[in-house]
Amino acid sequence: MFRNNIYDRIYNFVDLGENNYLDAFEILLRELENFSPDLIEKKRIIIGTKTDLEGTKDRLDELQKKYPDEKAVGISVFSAEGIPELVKVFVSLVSENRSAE
Ligand SMILES: Nc1nc2c(ncn2[C@@H]2O[C@H](COP(=O)(O)OP(=O)(O)OP(=O)(O)O)[C@@H](O)[C@H]2O)c(=O)[nH]1
Ligand SMILES: [Mg+2]
Repeated sequence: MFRNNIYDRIYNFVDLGENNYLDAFEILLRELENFSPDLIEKKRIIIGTKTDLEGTKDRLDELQKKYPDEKAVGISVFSAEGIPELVKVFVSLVSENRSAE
């Protein structure tokens, strides 16, 4: 059966402009677990948002260090920073899926 790896991931958006950025991911996971225990078994991609704001680069680094097994990508919809990298992640997930077929 064809399963697209893009859809086989959970995308956790973390607002890097919020002071709870290090706990937000955990909180989201717990909510997800309550909603559907199956969902937290999926692989995850962390998308840190608002990287145009001051200090968010360090916050993204901290987040990545806290979760070394998850991929963390920083984006800003204002500066478009990180969007090409995020697209590359999507593309790599598709090719990963193709090579597994
Ligand atoms: N600086 C900056 N602001 C952004 C960016 N993306 C969204 N915002 C702004 O952030 C505000 C809230 O949007 P988000 O936090 O993305 O959305 P949300 O979490 O669903 O909504 P809130 O509950 O209002 O936080 C809006 O005023 C957006 O214009 C970004 O990349 N950089
Ligand atoms: Mg928000």
